[in-house]
This record gives sequence, C-alpha cells and structure tokens, in this order.
Amino acid sequence: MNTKKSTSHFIKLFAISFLLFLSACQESEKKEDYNSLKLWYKQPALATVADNHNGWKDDPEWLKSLPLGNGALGAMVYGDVNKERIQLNEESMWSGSSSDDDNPKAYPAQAKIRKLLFEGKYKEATLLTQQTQVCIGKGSGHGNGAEVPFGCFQTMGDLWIDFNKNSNYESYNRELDLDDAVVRVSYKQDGVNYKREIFVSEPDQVMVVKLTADTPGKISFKSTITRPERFKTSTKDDQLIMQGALSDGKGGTNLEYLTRLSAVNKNGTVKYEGKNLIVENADEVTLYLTASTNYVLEFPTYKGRDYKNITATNLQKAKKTAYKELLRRHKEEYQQYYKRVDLKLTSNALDTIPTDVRLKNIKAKKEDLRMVELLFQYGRYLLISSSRPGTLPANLQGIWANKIQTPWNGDFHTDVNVQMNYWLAESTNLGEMHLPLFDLMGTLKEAGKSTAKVHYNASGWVLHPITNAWGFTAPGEESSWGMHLGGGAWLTTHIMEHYYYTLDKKFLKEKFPILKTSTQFYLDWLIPDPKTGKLISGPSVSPENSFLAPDGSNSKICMGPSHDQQVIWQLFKNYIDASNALGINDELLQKVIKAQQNLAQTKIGSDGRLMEWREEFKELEPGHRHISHLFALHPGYQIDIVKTPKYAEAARKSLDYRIKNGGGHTGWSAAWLINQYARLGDAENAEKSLNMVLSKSVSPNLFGLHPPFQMDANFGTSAGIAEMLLQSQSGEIRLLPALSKNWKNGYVKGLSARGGFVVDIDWKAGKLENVRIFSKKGGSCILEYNGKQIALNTKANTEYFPLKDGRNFGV
Ligand code: FUC
Repeated sequence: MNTKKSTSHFIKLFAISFLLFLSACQESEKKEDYNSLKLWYKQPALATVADNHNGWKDDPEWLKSLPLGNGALGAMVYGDVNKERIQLNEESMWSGSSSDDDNPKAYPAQAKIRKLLFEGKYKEATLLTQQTQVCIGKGSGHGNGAEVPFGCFQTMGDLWIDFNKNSNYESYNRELDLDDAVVRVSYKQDGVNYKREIFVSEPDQVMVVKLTADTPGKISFKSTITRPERFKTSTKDDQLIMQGALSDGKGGTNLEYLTRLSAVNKNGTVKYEGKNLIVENADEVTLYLTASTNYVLEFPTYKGRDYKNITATNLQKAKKTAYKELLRRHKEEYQQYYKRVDLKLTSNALDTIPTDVRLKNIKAKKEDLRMVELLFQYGRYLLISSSRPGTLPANLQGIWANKIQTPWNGDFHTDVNVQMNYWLAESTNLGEMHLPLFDLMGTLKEAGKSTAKVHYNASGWVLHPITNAWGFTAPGEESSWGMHLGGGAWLTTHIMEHYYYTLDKKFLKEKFPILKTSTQFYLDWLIPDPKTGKLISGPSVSPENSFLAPDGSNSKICMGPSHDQQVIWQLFKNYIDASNALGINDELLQKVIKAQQNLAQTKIGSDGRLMEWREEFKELEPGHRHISHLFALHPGYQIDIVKTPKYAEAARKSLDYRIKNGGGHTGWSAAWLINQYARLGDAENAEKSLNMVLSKSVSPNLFGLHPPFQMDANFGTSAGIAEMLLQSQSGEIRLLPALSKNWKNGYVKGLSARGGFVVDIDWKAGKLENVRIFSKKGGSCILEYNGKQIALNTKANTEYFPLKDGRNFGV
C-alpha cells in the first residue's frame, strides 16, 4: 500500500468531511433559529405559464408565488430564474363607482311580505321579496362585477425582469421569512451565484428588489410593467411608468392609478427606453417601485389623493436612502407587530423539509406540528401585510389578486367573511391592524343611511351581505343571499371587541356614533311576533341556507332567523356596555335595555339541536357551510359552556350534525369550526377541523382555498388556534381551554385577553406549567384552568406570575 497516497487520500477525505460538516453547520444555523418560521421551496413558481382568464379559476403557479405587502402595496414573487415575475397589487385598485342602488319599491311592499310569512305563504313571500326588496341595477353582477358599477378589486399588473437566459441552474432556494417579511431567492447559473432580496416597506411606501451576484458585471436584464388591460407603459427620465384608469361600470372610467419603477446600479449601465428599463453588466442592482391611485375612503366622493406626486416623492426618497437603511426601517416597523407573539409546539427546531413537501406529507396523514406553528404565524403575517393603520381593510383575498375579474369581486362580504378576517386581530395582539375595518364602517354609516330610509323607512344605517370600495349598502341582487339583514350588527360588534381588549375610551367615544346609529336602525326594524309578542327581524335569511317551508316550497326568506336574533342581541349588549363605559344614561339606553329583554331567543329543537329558524323547518342542505345560527357561541358569546350549558350542548349537536352531513367543506367554513369547537372546550374536534384546513384547503403558498383562493381561511385558522390556547369572552381568562392532546409540550407568548391583559402560557405533558399575565390597564383578573380559578387584583403596567408566586388553581 502506498502510504503517501493513502495519507493524501485521508487528508482529502478529512477536508471534504470537514467542509461538509461546515456547510451542514451553516445550513442548520440558517434553519435552526426557531423563531424564523419560513415558507421555503426548492423550485420557483413558473413565471412563463400565463394566467387563465376565468376569474373563478385559480392559477396554480400564482398559488406557488410568495406574498409581500405593507397594507397598501402587495406583491406576489415567483422567483423564476430566467424571467422574474412580481405580480403587483394596490389595495384601492377597484373598478366601478358610486351608484344609487336603493329600491323605492322595497318599503311599500314590506308589510305585505311580513304578513305572507306570518301566514305561512313562503312561496308568495319569496316571489314578492325578489320583486321588491333587492337592489336596483346590476348589484354585484353575480360576483362578476368588473364592468358594472359595483366594480371589482383587480390586479395592478406585473413587474417583469427578463434575464434573457436559458441555461441550467442549481442550488435553487426560495423563501419567505416571516420573521422579517423578506422574500429571498438564490441559485447558481453559469458558475455565478445569484441572489434576490425583495420586501415591501411600510415606512418608505416602496417595494425594493435587490439583485446581486458573486461575480462582477454579471447582472443584465430588461424590465417592464404590464397589465392585462387598461394600461400604458412609458419611460421618462430615470423612470419606467405604467398608468391608466379603470372602468366605472357605466361606460366611462373612474379610478386612476400609476406605478413607477427606477433602478440604482453598481457598475454597468442602466437605460430607460420605450417600455423598458434595461440594465447591462452591473455588479448589483436595486429596483424601487411605488404605486398609488386617486382613491380616498371618503363618502361620497372617494377621490382626491395626490397619487402622482406621492409616488414620485416616495420613489426619489427611497433611491436616496441606503439599501441597508431601507431594510432596517422595514424590519423595525414590521417586527414591532409580528414579534409580539410566539407559539412553540415542536421540540425539534430544525426545518429541513420544504413547505410544499410538508403539505404533501400532511395529505398523506402525517402529523406536522411545525406546520401548525407556521400556519398560525402566517395568518398574523398576512393580516399585518394586508391591513395596516390607514389602509382599506383586508378583502376576500387580503390585497392579493392577479386578475381583472376576481372571484366575488374580491369584495367585503359581511355575512361572515370580512369579520373572520379580523377574528385574530385582537387575540393575536394585532389590534392596530383592526383599525381599517372601523374606517370602512365610518363611511358605511353614511352610505347606509339612505338604504335604511328607502328600503325600511328606518333611521340609522344598514348594510347587507356585500359591500365594496364605493359604499354599496343595498341588498344583493338575489334575495336568497342578498337579504341578509344582520351584516351591520355583526360588523359593529368589532368596535366593542377592540374596546374590550384595549379599554381605550378615546377610541370608543370616537366610534360610538357608528354603534349608536346601527342600534337605532335595528330598533326601528324589529317587529313583534304576532304569536309571542317577542321582537323579531325579517324578512331576512339565515346566510345562505334554505329550508322546506310548510307550503311545500324551498325557501330562504323568513321571519326571525336565529342568526339575526343573535347578532342583534350582541349589538344591544355592546350598546349597553359602551354606554356604561362612557357614562351615558339616556332614553335610548333604556329603550335598548327593554328591547334586548324582549328579543325572541334562539330555541332548541325536538332533536336537541339549536334551531336555525323560528320554526322547526327541515334544512335542505344539512351540511351547509355557514353555521350562522351558532353565532351566539362564536364569535358572539351569549352561549357559553359554563354559563349556559344547555344551549352549549345544543350548539354541539348542531355542529356535529353539520359535520356528519359534509359540513366544513370550504376553507373558511372549516376554520370557523376550529373556533366553534374551541369554545366548546372540544380540543379533539377543534384539531380535526384544523387538520381539515391543512389537508384540504391550502395551496402550496399556504393561501386558504374555498376553492377558489379566499384569505378568510387563513385568518380564521390563526384565530382558531388562539382560541384553543386562550379565551376571555366570558369574563374569565381561560387558559388552555382546548389544548390538543397532541400538543404535549409547548408555550405561547404574547396572546391578548379582554381587559387589557397579555398572557404567556407554558405547558408540559399536556398540563399547565406556568403563566405570566401582563396587565396594561390594571383591574381585576380571574384566571381559569380546568374549571378552577385564581383571582388577581392587578396594577397597570405590571406583570404577574401567580403559579411561581405560590398560588394554585382552586385554592
Ligand atoms: C359567502 C359564502 C361563499 C363565499 C362568499 C365569498 O357568501 O357563502 O361560500 O365564501 O361568501
């Protein structure tokens, strides 16, 4: 044996192993940081596959791209190697315009419809409702409203970066880091290591794309911005500009938009020519993109933003700021929200499995607790990215839509969807992200006055199951879903939720008029049931379920659906609480107290289930996706497992029956079930529902699927996970009320509880180990665990560790 040869062989082997060890260390260093939850992939989303034009059909490659956003500007990054596509959104890219949709035929026919319903003539009542109560005009255009006044939330277009290459590549990695809201792409091509880093900054109102290579002069590309329609791209000085105006739905145009792109290069050249920005032989390049529209959320004009100047100023400012500084400001602003909450269910922090592979494993029934952590934080990430103070609320798709015709117009649905978008806002410590919803309500309060008057001869304001950027408040064009009367009451419950969590009296005083005028509407709207004398709502529907009526017809229109009764009860309770908090004691308050006592209550049927309608009708779709008659259990809290056990049991029966009959079949519906079962303290079924979302209702980029894509499933799931760990709707703070037996050890830090508390909980072997309460405002706090309580008298800005301090539950 040649020893020299074998020694050198040994040294080589050692060197290789050492290098491998080093790179493994680096790899694990990269992925081991527990808090750095990432969506990551070993392959790009393909930028060259064209989107299909059918608004209702998802584009599979788009559902692999990664979302960024600052509440106003959204981006979906494909990370394709030879041609990058960054699909763009701006929150106010709405076609359509304000219109008068109120139907003067409505009020004169109202009494007759009520009479017919009381007489059991459902078929006639339904016909008359459709003839007289729906909006005039085209309404939502049956969810295809891009070219009608209702309008549609649309794509802003696409930024293309064409590297004009087609050689092979290796070592590809693409990730969205939830910790700093940055998308990173890296790969090796023709012997050069390339990197891209992309983020959308809130403080600087700009999207930044940084392109680097480890060899000088290797970055060359041609960039342009396009849109499927209504756009003009040109260059002026050091900018590429795309601009246009969207259809007003009446034959003209309304909303105007503009987007600007500019580059800063290190070495090489940059030219702005025709419709392109051209870079040649640069060492590195940073692209800056700003975009805006002339939209303002202000009834009745909705116009007036100086969007041309704003985008120009932001662009120039960003170009003059060092990249590192832009990134630092972006991270600081984002992390102040994101980092408030930490959830840990796994002991093994090493993330070696790409997100799409994890999803496939879950479909093959492999449990994956890291995915639960990821989905939980992703919901929080998506809310921060689509709903910042001062922006429009998150719509059906957050702010991400890649088409001209977005499903259901990407609108604000108020019969569960937009509310679900905000269920996580308070509980997961993102109260500021809730604020856009109140701004929208502020304009709806004005827009909905005429609908209240014309349709119902009532005071106050009303809205129905859909609204848009232009203050649409009339019933939808089909009475079967469009006559949902509970939307306004349900929406306004969010005002008190924000107050219960923050105890912010200034906020409550400011928003009180919205609550008050909504309450006034319902006081005018309710009428006594001729049989019982109790107050009921109607004609209305229980979203969007139908029943077999006594006259043999298939009906949805009815009097006193449980859902309306429950949301109105909750509104009245909120009004009473708000008045007390603000020291108001007037005639109206006395009227509300009396009306609340007089409201017809939800009944329990002969089969033990909570009744969806006033009478025991047979439902035609027993597995229906909506569970509106269980509003009182969640998100309301009239029903509680401890305080109203009989009703809680009836709610459980209703839920079980829905599921037995195929319920929870859309993403948002399964997400709602997580919340419902959590409120029942049923960890097993809550987890089953969570697994339903994970295995059936998320795409490769973890966007929730109806299908098509709808973001409420993401928000509702995060809210549901929070409900499993902490609840505070009933006056006490319930710790681990629905902890899954599979989540053996873990902790959650930073969840919020009503009363101005922030709570950290540790558990071991399924049992509470430690709890920390931080009291923001002081006051009494009752902690509950396994039905036993500890009472604390807290001081403002003080933390408490009752278990460490020797307290025990029940002692
Ligand atoms: C409600 C639901 C539908 C859909 C739509 C956006 O009307 O019934 O399933 O989610 O909103």
